[in-house]
Amino acid sequence: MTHPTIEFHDLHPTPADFAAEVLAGLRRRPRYIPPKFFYDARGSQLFDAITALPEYYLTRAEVEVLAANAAEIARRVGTGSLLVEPGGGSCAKVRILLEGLRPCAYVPMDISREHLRAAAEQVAAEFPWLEVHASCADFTRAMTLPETAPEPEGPRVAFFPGSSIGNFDPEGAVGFLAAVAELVGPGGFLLIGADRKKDKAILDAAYDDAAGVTAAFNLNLLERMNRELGADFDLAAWRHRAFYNEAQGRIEMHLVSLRPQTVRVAGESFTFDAGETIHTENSYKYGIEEFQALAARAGFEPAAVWSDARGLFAVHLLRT
Ligand code: AVI
Repeated sequence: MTHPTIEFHDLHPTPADFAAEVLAGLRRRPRYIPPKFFYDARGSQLFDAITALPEYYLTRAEVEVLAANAAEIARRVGTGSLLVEPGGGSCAKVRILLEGLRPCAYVPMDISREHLRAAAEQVAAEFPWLEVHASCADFTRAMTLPETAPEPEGPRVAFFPGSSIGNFDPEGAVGFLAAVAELVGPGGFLLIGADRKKDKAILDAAYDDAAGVTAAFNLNLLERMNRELGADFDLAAWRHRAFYNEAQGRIEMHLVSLRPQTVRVAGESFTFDAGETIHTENSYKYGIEEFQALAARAGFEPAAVWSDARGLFAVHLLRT
Protein backbone atom coordinates (compact mmCIF):
# COMPACT_ATOMS: atom_id res chain seq x y z
CA MET A 1 0.00 0.00 0.00
CA THR A 2 1.26 3.50 -0.79
CA HIS A 3 1.96 5.70 2.22
CA PRO A 4 -0.17 8.86 2.14
CA THR A 5 2.82 11.23 2.14
CA ILE A 6 4.43 9.53 -0.89
CA GLU A 7 4.03 10.85 -4.41
CA PHE A 8 5.58 8.55 -7.01
CA HIS A 9 6.60 9.96 -10.41
CA ASP A 10 7.61 7.42 -13.01
CA LEU A 11 9.92 8.54 -15.82
CA HIS A 12 11.58 5.15 -15.93
CA PRO A 13 13.84 4.53 -18.94
CA THR A 14 12.23 2.03 -21.30
CA PRO A 15 13.72 -1.34 -22.31
CA ALA A 16 14.41 0.35 -25.68
CA ASP A 17 16.80 2.80 -23.90
CA PHE A 18 18.70 -0.12 -22.37
CA ALA A 19 18.92 -1.95 -25.72
CA ALA A 20 20.00 1.17 -27.63
CA GLU A 21 22.74 2.13 -25.16
CA VAL A 22 24.05 -1.43 -24.87
CA LEU A 23 24.19 -1.91 -28.65
CA ALA A 24 25.94 1.44 -29.15
CA GLY A 25 28.42 0.57 -26.37
CA LEU A 26 29.21 -2.88 -27.79
CA ARG A 27 29.72 -1.54 -31.32
CA ARG A 28 32.39 0.96 -30.26
CA ARG A 29 36.05 0.27 -29.41
CA PRO A 30 36.97 -0.01 -26.62
CA ARG A 31 33.59 -1.46 -25.74
CA TYR A 32 31.81 0.38 -22.95
CA ILE A 33 28.46 0.01 -21.20
CA PRO A 34 27.55 2.79 -18.73
CA PRO A 35 27.47 1.77 -15.05
CA LYS A 36 23.92 3.04 -14.55
CA PHE A 37 22.75 -0.27 -16.03
CA PHE A 38 24.16 -2.24 -13.09
CA TYR A 39 21.14 -1.28 -11.01
CA ASP A 40 18.29 -3.64 -11.82
CA ALA A 41 16.67 -5.26 -8.75
CA ARG A 42 19.48 -7.84 -8.44
CA GLY A 43 22.22 -5.28 -9.08
CA SER A 44 20.80 -2.94 -6.44
CA GLN A 45 20.78 -5.81 -3.92
CA LEU A 46 24.38 -6.66 -4.79
CA PHE A 47 25.40 -3.02 -4.47
CA ASP A 48 23.84 -2.90 -0.99
CA ALA A 49 25.92 -6.00 -0.13
CA ILE A 50 29.07 -4.26 -1.45
CA THR A 51 28.54 -1.37 0.94
CA ALA A 52 28.83 -3.78 3.90
CA LEU A 53 32.04 -5.47 2.68
CA PRO A 54 35.14 -5.15 4.88
CA GLU A 55 37.19 -3.91 1.90
CA TYR A 56 34.62 -1.33 0.73
CA TYR A 57 35.48 1.42 3.24
CA LEU A 58 33.58 4.17 1.37
CA THR A 59 30.15 3.73 2.93
CA ARG A 60 31.37 3.36 6.52
CA ALA A 61 33.70 6.35 6.16
CA GLU A 62 30.96 8.55 4.72
CA VAL A 63 28.41 7.51 7.36
CA GLU A 64 31.01 8.32 10.02
CA VAL A 65 31.48 11.82 8.54
CA LEU A 66 27.75 12.50 8.18
CA ALA A 67 26.93 11.30 11.71
CA ALA A 68 29.77 13.29 13.27
CA ASN A 69 28.80 16.48 11.43
CA ALA A 70 25.00 16.27 11.04
CA ALA A 71 24.37 19.10 13.51
CA GLU A 72 26.96 21.32 11.84
CA ILE A 73 25.49 20.59 8.40
CA ALA A 74 22.00 21.51 9.65
CA ARG A 75 23.36 24.72 11.20
CA ARG A 76 24.95 25.78 7.93
CA VAL A 77 22.01 24.85 5.70
CA GLY A 78 19.08 25.83 7.95
CA THR A 79 15.64 24.21 8.23
CA GLY A 80 12.67 24.24 5.84
CA SER A 81 14.71 23.32 2.77
CA LEU A 82 13.66 21.22 -0.18
CA LEU A 83 16.00 18.22 -0.02
CA VAL A 84 16.64 16.50 -3.36
CA GLU A 85 18.63 13.30 -3.70
CA PRO A 86 19.52 12.28 -7.27
CA GLY A 87 20.30 8.55 -7.19
CA GLY A 88 18.80 8.15 -3.72
CA GLY A 89 18.10 4.45 -4.27
CA SER A 90 18.18 3.14 -0.71
CA CYS A 91 17.56 6.51 0.99
CA ALA A 92 19.92 5.15 3.67
CA LYS A 93 22.30 8.00 4.45
CA VAL A 94 19.70 10.74 4.29
CA ARG A 95 18.18 9.36 7.50
CA ILE A 96 21.25 10.64 9.35
CA LEU A 97 20.39 14.19 8.25
CA LEU A 98 16.60 14.35 8.36
CA GLU A 99 15.93 15.10 12.04
CA GLY A 100 18.51 17.89 12.10
CA LEU A 101 17.63 19.38 8.72
CA ARG A 102 13.82 19.13 9.05
CA PRO A 103 13.31 19.78 5.31
CA CYS A 104 9.81 20.68 4.11
CA ALA A 105 9.99 17.82 1.60
CA TYR A 106 12.36 15.12 0.40
CA VAL A 107 12.67 14.17 -3.29
CA PRO A 108 14.64 10.96 -3.93
CA MET A 109 15.27 10.29 -7.65
CA ASP A 110 16.49 6.93 -8.89
CA ILE A 111 16.63 4.76 -12.00
CA SER A 112 15.72 1.54 -10.14
CA ARG A 113 11.94 1.68 -9.80
CA GLU A 114 11.06 -1.01 -7.25
CA HIS A 115 14.06 -0.30 -5.06
CA LEU A 116 13.17 3.40 -4.97
CA ARG A 117 9.49 2.84 -4.26
CA ALA A 118 10.19 0.49 -1.33
CA ALA A 119 12.88 2.76 0.12
CA ALA A 120 10.79 5.93 -0.23
CA GLU A 121 7.81 4.28 1.48
CA GLN A 122 10.06 3.17 4.31
CA VAL A 123 11.43 6.71 4.82
CA ALA A 124 7.91 8.15 4.79
CA ALA A 125 6.85 5.61 7.42
CA GLU A 126 9.84 6.35 9.65
CA PHE A 127 9.53 10.15 9.39
CA PRO A 128 5.75 10.75 9.46
CA TRP A 129 6.20 14.55 9.42
CA LEU A 130 8.06 14.39 6.09
CA GLU A 131 6.54 14.78 2.60
CA VAL A 132 8.24 12.39 0.16
CA HIS A 133 8.01 12.88 -3.61
CA ALA A 134 9.87 9.92 -5.14
CA SER A 135 10.83 10.37 -8.77
CA CYS A 136 11.84 7.38 -10.88
CA ALA A 137 14.13 8.90 -13.48
CA ASP A 138 17.51 8.64 -15.13
CA PHE A 139 18.99 11.70 -13.43
CA THR A 140 22.00 11.59 -15.76
CA ARG A 141 19.56 12.71 -18.47
CA ALA A 142 16.79 14.67 -16.80
CA MET A 143 17.21 16.70 -13.65
CA THR A 144 13.76 18.14 -13.07
CA LEU A 145 11.70 18.27 -9.91
CA PRO A 146 8.27 16.65 -9.81
CA GLU A 147 5.56 19.30 -10.29
CA THR A 148 4.11 18.41 -6.91
CA ALA A 149 7.32 19.33 -5.03
CA PRO A 150 6.57 22.34 -2.79
CA GLU A 151 8.31 25.72 -2.96
CA PRO A 152 10.45 25.74 0.21
CA GLU A 153 10.92 28.60 2.69
CA GLY A 154 14.55 27.57 3.05
CA PRO A 155 17.10 26.78 0.35
CA ARG A 156 17.04 23.95 -2.12
CA VAL A 157 19.62 21.40 -1.05
CA ALA A 158 20.89 18.55 -3.18
CA PHE A 159 22.41 15.53 -1.47
CA PHE A 160 24.67 13.31 -3.57
CA PRO A 161 26.46 10.86 -1.28
CA GLY A 162 28.36 7.66 -2.00
CA SER A 163 31.01 9.16 -4.31
CA SER A 164 28.67 8.51 -7.23
CA ILE A 165 30.19 11.66 -8.74
CA GLY A 166 33.26 9.48 -9.31
CA ASN A 167 31.29 7.40 -11.81
CA PHE A 168 31.24 10.35 -14.24
CA ASP A 169 34.38 11.27 -16.12
CA PRO A 170 35.62 14.71 -14.96
CA GLU A 171 33.96 16.60 -17.85
CA GLY A 172 30.72 14.72 -17.25
CA ALA A 173 31.03 15.49 -13.54
CA VAL A 174 31.23 19.22 -14.31
CA GLY A 175 28.15 18.91 -16.51
CA PHE A 176 26.26 17.03 -13.80
CA LEU A 177 27.31 19.50 -11.10
CA ALA A 178 26.23 22.39 -13.32
CA ALA A 179 22.79 20.77 -13.69
CA VAL A 180 22.63 20.43 -9.89
CA ALA A 181 23.68 24.09 -9.51
CA GLU A 182 20.80 25.06 -11.79
CA LEU A 183 18.38 22.80 -9.89
CA VAL A 184 19.23 24.28 -6.47
CA GLY A 185 19.44 27.83 -7.87
CA PRO A 186 20.95 30.91 -6.19
CA GLY A 187 21.49 30.37 -2.46
CA GLY A 188 21.26 26.61 -2.90
CA PHE A 189 23.56 23.94 -1.52
CA LEU A 190 25.06 20.66 -2.56
CA LEU A 191 26.24 18.15 0.06
CA ILE A 192 28.34 15.61 -1.81
CA GLY A 193 30.58 12.66 -0.96
CA ALA A 194 33.78 12.25 -2.98
CA ASP A 195 36.22 9.42 -2.39
CA ARG A 196 39.83 10.61 -1.98
CA LYS A 197 42.99 9.48 -3.76
CA LYS A 198 44.92 6.97 -1.67
CA ASP A 199 47.15 3.90 -1.64
CA LYS A 200 46.52 1.64 -4.66
CA ALA A 201 46.31 -1.53 -2.53
CA ILE A 202 43.38 -0.13 -0.50
CA LEU A 203 41.57 0.91 -3.69
CA ASP A 204 42.20 -2.33 -5.58
CA ALA A 205 40.84 -4.41 -2.68
CA ALA A 206 37.73 -2.21 -2.35
CA TYR A 207 36.74 -3.07 -5.94
CA ASP A 208 37.87 -6.70 -6.02
CA ASP A 209 36.75 -8.12 -2.69
CA ALA A 210 37.67 -11.54 -1.39
CA ALA A 211 34.05 -12.74 -1.20
CA GLY A 212 33.47 -11.97 -4.90
CA VAL A 213 30.47 -9.70 -4.36
CA THR A 214 31.83 -6.97 -6.65
CA ALA A 215 32.54 -9.64 -9.27
CA ALA A 216 28.92 -10.81 -9.04
CA PHE A 217 27.76 -7.17 -9.31
CA ASN A 218 29.79 -6.66 -12.49
CA LEU A 219 28.80 -10.03 -14.03
CA ASN A 220 25.13 -9.35 -13.28
CA LEU A 221 25.25 -6.89 -16.18
CA LEU A 222 25.72 -9.86 -18.53
CA GLU A 223 22.89 -11.74 -16.81
CA ARG A 224 20.71 -8.67 -17.13
CA MET A 225 21.39 -8.55 -20.89
CA ASN A 226 20.51 -12.25 -21.09
CA ARG A 227 17.25 -11.65 -19.20
CA GLU A 228 16.13 -8.41 -20.80
CA LEU A 229 17.73 -8.31 -24.25
CA GLY A 230 17.60 -11.99 -25.19
CA ALA A 231 21.42 -12.12 -25.11
CA ASP A 232 23.31 -15.41 -24.80
CA PHE A 233 26.37 -14.52 -22.70
CA ASP A 234 27.97 -17.64 -21.20
CA LEU A 235 28.82 -16.44 -17.68
CA ALA A 236 31.61 -19.00 -17.35
CA ALA A 237 33.43 -17.33 -20.26
CA TRP A 238 33.74 -13.92 -18.55
CA ARG A 239 35.69 -12.62 -15.56
CA HIS A 240 35.54 -9.48 -13.39
CA ARG A 241 38.61 -7.21 -13.45
CA ALA A 242 39.06 -4.06 -11.35
CA PHE A 243 42.20 -1.98 -10.76
CA TYR A 244 43.29 1.53 -9.81
CA ASN A 245 44.66 3.40 -12.83
CA GLU A 246 46.98 5.86 -11.06
CA ALA A 247 47.67 7.99 -14.14
CA GLN A 248 43.93 8.61 -14.62
CA GLY A 249 43.12 8.73 -10.88
CA ARG A 250 40.35 6.19 -11.28
CA ILE A 251 39.27 2.64 -10.59
CA GLU A 252 38.39 0.84 -13.80
CA MET A 253 36.04 -2.13 -13.90
CA HIS A 254 35.94 -4.44 -16.89
CA LEU A 255 34.39 -7.73 -17.96
CA VAL A 256 37.09 -9.83 -19.58
CA SER A 257 36.34 -12.36 -22.31
CA LEU A 258 38.17 -15.57 -21.33
CA ARG A 259 38.16 -17.03 -24.85
CA PRO A 260 37.35 -16.03 -28.43
CA GLN A 261 33.56 -16.00 -28.66
CA THR A 262 30.54 -14.63 -30.48
CA VAL A 263 27.57 -13.41 -28.48
CA ARG A 264 24.10 -12.41 -29.68
CA VAL A 265 22.58 -9.33 -28.07
CA ALA A 266 19.16 -7.99 -29.10
CA GLY A 267 19.45 -9.79 -32.43
CA GLU A 268 22.98 -8.52 -33.25
CA SER A 269 26.20 -10.61 -33.17
CA PHE A 270 29.36 -9.40 -31.41
CA THR A 271 32.71 -11.19 -31.65
CA PHE A 272 35.20 -10.92 -28.78
CA ASP A 273 38.88 -11.93 -28.76
CA ALA A 274 40.31 -13.76 -25.76
CA GLY A 275 41.33 -11.06 -23.26
CA GLU A 276 39.15 -8.38 -24.85
CA THR A 277 37.11 -6.40 -22.34
CA ILE A 278 33.86 -4.56 -21.95
CA HIS A 279 34.63 -1.51 -19.84
CA THR A 280 31.76 -1.19 -17.37
CA GLU A 281 32.73 1.48 -14.85
CA ASN A 282 35.15 4.21 -13.88
CA SER A 283 35.27 5.43 -10.30
CA TYR A 284 37.35 8.62 -10.09
CA LYS A 285 39.10 9.58 -6.86
CA TYR A 286 39.70 13.24 -5.98
CA GLY A 287 41.98 15.23 -3.73
CA ILE A 288 40.07 17.83 -1.71
CA GLU A 289 41.30 20.91 -3.60
CA GLU A 290 41.09 19.02 -6.87
CA PHE A 291 37.39 18.36 -6.22
CA GLN A 292 36.71 21.94 -5.13
CA ALA A 293 38.31 23.17 -8.38
CA LEU A 294 36.07 20.82 -10.38
CA ALA A 295 32.96 22.06 -8.55
CA ALA A 296 34.03 25.69 -9.11
CA ARG A 297 33.83 25.07 -12.87
CA ALA A 298 30.14 24.20 -12.33
CA GLY A 299 29.38 27.35 -10.33
CA PHE A 300 29.86 26.07 -6.77
CA GLU A 301 32.08 27.49 -4.07
CA PRO A 302 33.24 25.51 -1.04
CA ALA A 303 31.32 26.13 2.20
CA ALA A 304 32.86 23.33 4.30
CA VAL A 305 34.55 19.96 3.94
CA TRP A 306 34.86 17.06 6.38
CA SER A 307 36.76 13.78 6.36
CA ASP A 308 36.70 10.54 8.35
CA ALA A 309 39.33 9.79 11.02
CA ARG A 310 41.45 7.79 8.55
CA GLY A 311 41.29 10.53 5.89
CA LEU A 312 39.90 8.15 3.26
CA PHE A 313 36.73 9.95 2.21
CA ALA A 314 35.55 13.58 1.93
CA VAL A 315 32.09 15.13 2.31
CA HIS A 316 31.93 18.58 0.71
CA LEU A 317 29.31 21.23 1.42
CA LEU A 318 29.18 23.49 -1.64
CA ARG A 319 27.03 26.55 -2.32
CA THR A 320 26.07 28.32 -5.49
C1 AVI B 1 27.94 3.78 -6.86
N1 AVI B 1 29.38 3.97 -6.98
C2 AVI B 1 29.82 5.15 -6.27
C3 AVI B 1 30.17 2.79 -6.62
C4 AVI B 1 31.67 3.13 -6.71
O1 AVI B 1 32.36 2.92 -5.72
O2 AVI B 1 32.11 3.64 -7.75
C5 AVI B 1 29.83 1.63 -7.50
C6 AVI B 1 30.69 0.43 -7.26
N2 AVI B 1 31.28 -0.26 -8.19
C7 AVI B 1 31.94 -1.25 -7.65
N3 AVI B 1 31.81 -1.19 -6.35
C8 AVI B 1 31.01 -0.15 -6.08
